[in-house]
Amino acid sequence: MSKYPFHDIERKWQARWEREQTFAVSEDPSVPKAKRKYVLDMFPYPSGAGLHVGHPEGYTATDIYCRYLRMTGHQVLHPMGFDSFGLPAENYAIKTGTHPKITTEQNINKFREQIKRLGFSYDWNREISTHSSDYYKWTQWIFLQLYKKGLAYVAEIPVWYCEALGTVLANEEVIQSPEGPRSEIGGHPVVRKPLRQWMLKITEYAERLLSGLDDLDWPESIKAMQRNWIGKSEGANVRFPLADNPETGIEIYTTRPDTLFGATYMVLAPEHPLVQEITTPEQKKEIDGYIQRAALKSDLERTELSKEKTGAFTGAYAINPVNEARIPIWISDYILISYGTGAIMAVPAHDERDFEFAQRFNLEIIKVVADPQDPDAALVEAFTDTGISVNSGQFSGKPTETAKEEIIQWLEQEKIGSRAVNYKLRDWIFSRQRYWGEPIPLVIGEDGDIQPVAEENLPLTLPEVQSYKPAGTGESPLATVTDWVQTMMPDGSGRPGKRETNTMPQWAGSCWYYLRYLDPNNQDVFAARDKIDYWMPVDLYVGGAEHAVLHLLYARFWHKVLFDIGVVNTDEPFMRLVNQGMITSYAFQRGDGTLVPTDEVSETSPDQWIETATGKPVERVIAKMSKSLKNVINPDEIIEQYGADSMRLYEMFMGPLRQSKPWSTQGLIGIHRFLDRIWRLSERPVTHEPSPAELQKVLHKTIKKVGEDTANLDFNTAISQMMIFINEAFKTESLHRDAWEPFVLVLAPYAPHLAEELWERLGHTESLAYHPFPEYQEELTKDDQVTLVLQVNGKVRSKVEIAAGTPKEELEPLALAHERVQEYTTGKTVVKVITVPDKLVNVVVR
Ligand code: ANZ
Repeated sequence: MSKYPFHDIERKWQARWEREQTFAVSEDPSVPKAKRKYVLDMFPYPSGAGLHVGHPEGYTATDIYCRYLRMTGHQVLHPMGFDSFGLPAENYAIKTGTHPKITTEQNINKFREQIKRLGFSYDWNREISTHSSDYYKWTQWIFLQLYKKGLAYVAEIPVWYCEALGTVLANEEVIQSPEGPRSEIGGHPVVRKPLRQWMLKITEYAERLLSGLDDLDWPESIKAMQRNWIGKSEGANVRFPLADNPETGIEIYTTRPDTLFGATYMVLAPEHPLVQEITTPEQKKEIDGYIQRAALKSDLERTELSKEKTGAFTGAYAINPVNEARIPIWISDYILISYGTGAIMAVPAHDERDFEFAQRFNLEIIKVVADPQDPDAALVEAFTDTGISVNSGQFSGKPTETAKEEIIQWLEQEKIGSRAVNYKLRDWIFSRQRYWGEPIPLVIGEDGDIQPVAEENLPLTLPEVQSYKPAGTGESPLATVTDWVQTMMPDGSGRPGKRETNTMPQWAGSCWYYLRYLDPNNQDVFAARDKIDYWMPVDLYVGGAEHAVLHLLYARFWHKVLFDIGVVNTDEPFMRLVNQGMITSYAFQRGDGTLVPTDEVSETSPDQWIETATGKPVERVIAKMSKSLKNVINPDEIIEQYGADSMRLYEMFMGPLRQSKPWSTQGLIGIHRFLDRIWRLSERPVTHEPSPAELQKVLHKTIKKVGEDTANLDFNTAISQMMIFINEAFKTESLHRDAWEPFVLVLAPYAPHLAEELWERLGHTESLAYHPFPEYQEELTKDDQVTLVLQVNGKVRSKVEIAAGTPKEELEPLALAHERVQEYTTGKTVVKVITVPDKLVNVVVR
């Protein structure tokens, strides 16, 4: 018996698929739209570390699905490429002086080789890399379309600046940590700083980005994160006239117009333009000091709920338009200038922050919403729920929703306010002061006018630089390349101009890569329209949940813009999204909670571990893979030792695709043995004799279950069913061709190398990649039926058909509830029930 020669088999079939271009796909017009499928993976950033086990998880899932689709008569587009601009290559360049292009391309070569070793059925003719000028020519072209539509503009705004990275970051790239805001990459401190930036008006698409989510087959959690990020709120803008100068008013935004009667003071953001104008001479010193201190804080710090409220009184008063009350005007940093109107009416009775502020500064608190459960309750904290309006003039007695609506109508009638909608979403800061990104194709004239580079002159390529270090002036390293920067204005006027030296953020290239795969070599357009119409939208997109609000929101935005200028066929790019779960690992924990590297523990008995050096027991826990815990699994080593098919099958067998699950080398070995068993089975003599009835039944169940589960991406349960088949097949002495051949086809999407080899050994000369998936006979998939005899006191009263093997516990209640049995038992006492599974139930009554 030979051991399963996976190395030879895998090498052989990978070479053959490549030679025969098995997975190259074209736009065959005879295939109807419903039979065309575009299955997309999130393309990797080619880091120096190479592939990790998380990559093959999603990639195997889509590969199995694609192979299954091909075998069920679909035309499948399944491409792969590289997201190859970005900070790590540039940081490495700063350290070593190596051009980022060199390291990036080395990494790409390594990634490609690693991915190919897993036997994925990509059409490699469509490979793209976002850093190649052939590709970014079109990223620049799309930017110009945004610019021409007025969706790109330059602004001097306070932005997140990271000293360590030498660049500005988008809001989405900044995370909150206990030590304050940090860069998502590298965890460096970031500060707020006003800088000249290119912005994209994603806010103009806020409503469509929100409503478009409703029709997408995406995980609810991702949709919720996008909805939250867009942060739509509805309410009213209301004008509060100044007490001393009613001509001037302060415009506020509120989501609770029903609480207007409870507005006892106002608060402006320290940056609000009216602050200087209204502050009284006596208060000026205090106000100016407060403004200076506020400027040093980030929005995140300012709006933290737990933070103690601070503020300063302007000395001025406003009039509450609903009840003419004279209310003081304060400033405080918990009001952001960038949201709503930068000013609020404070309703301390019903808003937590206002309540805290009012208590601290002794401001009036008036209850205007009563809790219907306890209307007279005293306010010990803000009551923020909805309820019934009180102390609110003609609106008293109305439930919150009605009161809101009626007050808005009244405000509009009286011309003191109007219905308003606000979004948390901010415009996308699109420039980076870095080298390794797409140059922004704009030229700035001496008088400040901005002109786009002519489309026929794209790509505007990245020049060589002496140093990749940011200029330190807040400018990119490109600013130092004088002969690149100095140019002529694109309008042909002969006037000199300077190129924009900022580059685009890493997200730019990934905003549209799925479109370039459709037509990767087109020199005239980013993708020919007939190819877009042929394939788009993407039917299934698989990747990590970490891209919920960055890539997935930006790509949807760009796609909608492309749709609006008429160059793509749909409003949304990705119809169905699936997030694969994280692959975690085991780690070992001491009693004090600290973790021990995996190579410093020993297993003493099943599920018992000790720290080898001390002999003290440690507990096995689930943790992220990390270098320090020595629990990182290297896909190369796995493939070397067990083969790509084992790796593929194991990652799918670990658990449901969407769940996070820990890696277990023991589990991998189990899967490897399973494949080995298939191989040994295949060495039995082949017979044309019909297979035994039992095997036929298991086979048809297997065809049905694997087919359905694969279509639903339930790969783990499909694999379990294949195991059941192999157990049954082992019971026969020879290899029955009528069962074996269909099984090999069922196995093919999962372990394609092994399946192709077995297929060839059955005498086929063509790849099975496009062979029809076997069909099952429904009757054979059903469990056997048996006749159950129902007796009362030993006399047969009825007979029922039930599934063979129905357990005893189910038979007794079934018999007792049966109509005919009840005829003889009602009013009597059941003294005994005798059950013989698959045969009879005898109810003894008295
Ligand atoms: C009065 C009020 C009464 C409010 C009440 C809330 C509860 P969302 O849902 O996030 O849109 N607000 C408005 N502009 C602000 C700004 N620039 N900075 C900080 N806070 C601001 O929240 C809108 C609510 O947040 C508004 O409704 C306003 O407070 C506050 F019982 O007005 B509200």
